[in-house]
Amino acid sequence: MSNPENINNTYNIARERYAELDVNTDDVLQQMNKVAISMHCWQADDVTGFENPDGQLSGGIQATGNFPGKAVTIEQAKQDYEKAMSLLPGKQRLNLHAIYGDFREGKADRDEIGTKQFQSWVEWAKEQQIGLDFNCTLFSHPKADSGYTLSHNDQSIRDFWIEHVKRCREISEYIGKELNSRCIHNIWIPDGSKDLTVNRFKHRALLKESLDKIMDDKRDPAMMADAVEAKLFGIGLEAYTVGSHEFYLSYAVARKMMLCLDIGHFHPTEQVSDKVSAVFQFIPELLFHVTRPIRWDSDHVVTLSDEVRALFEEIVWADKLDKVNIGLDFFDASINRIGAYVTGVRAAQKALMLALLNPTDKLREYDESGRYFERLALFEEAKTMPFSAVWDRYCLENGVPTGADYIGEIHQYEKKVLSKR
Ligand code: RNT
Ligand code: ZN
Repeated sequence: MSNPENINNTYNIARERYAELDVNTDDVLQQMNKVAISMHCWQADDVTGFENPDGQLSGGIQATGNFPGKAVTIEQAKQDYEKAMSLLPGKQRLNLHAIYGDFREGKADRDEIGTKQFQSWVEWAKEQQIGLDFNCTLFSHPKADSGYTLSHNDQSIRDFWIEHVKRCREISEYIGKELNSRCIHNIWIPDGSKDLTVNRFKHRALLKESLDKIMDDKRDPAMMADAVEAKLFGIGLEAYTVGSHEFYLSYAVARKMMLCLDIGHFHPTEQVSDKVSAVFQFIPELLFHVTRPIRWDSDHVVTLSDEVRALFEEIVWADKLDKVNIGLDFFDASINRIGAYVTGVRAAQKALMLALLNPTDKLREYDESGRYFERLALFEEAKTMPFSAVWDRYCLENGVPTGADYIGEIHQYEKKVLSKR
């Protein structure tokens, strides 16, 4: 176990080192508390939800692995979220999917759900003092089996899904009002084709039409806000994705909506971090799905990777911290799922802290006066500053385990709770 006295001593030395570069670590610790991470509900149970616990995950996404202890009831999922959040510094929100509704009092199909299925979530969120975000669910359903939903050729299928998304927007507004905290509603659809198609234009026109119908319902922007999420390809949907980046970027600009950038949804060498300063010229607010793509999978547990670091740096350097919503999006069924949450959320928070600890003022000075050797040298030096001392202090102040101490807590939870499920 780490010794608090050592952590405080190390922090005091680190504070002085950072001060030499005109970075105030106390300010950074304050700033950290301004950003809430929206923890996705679907890592606890491999994107299964409670609508149909025996259902197959579809839509071109997959959770691989068979680690014991998966949450199968709403109570178990809540217990897992609470455990994960108890090991996390800073503020969290929970990001729900429509299939995670409370169906204990009866089934409701996607075009029938309403605020009723989310009352118990709202009560729980009040107890936890957290905000909730929301997602419509247009996969894992017989009416999504063809590979098309909002852009389906058949009008009755499109209407079914339009009704679903409208209801999800109503639920989001209700959540925002109840919790007095605006709920972000994200729209991602799986639509696409495994192989070549002559109907790229047709399906994109249909998607545009469906989205316009959905957005016709006006909702209180102070209580809910919509985002649209693009993707490059899905598993089994390799040749064509209707909701591509160009489609949704254009849609979001044209309709003045939020864009969701999932950093796993681009070509592997494409840097999503570089999109931040471009997109912000035209879109006032962004949602991110922070994740870690590896080969065909866009959803490995977040680590402190170069790209995640670069993403937060770009947000900080664009001075847009108050214009971003940070969601996570990964699902790994091969390791302790609660451990995955804690490691993943902490990695995102570390990336944010590292971005805030950069000697940005000095770097800008060098940049703008053309002193490029100095700029490069300072970039390099910044990488090896005593970051962990500030991180540990942050965890200590928040009353959560420092360093690797949370591993032991996850072991205990596995022994006492997960292994008994
Ligand atoms: C899928 C998208 C989407 C989902 C969640 C479950 O590729 O990233 O965000 O992961 O809605
Ligand atoms: Zn995503």
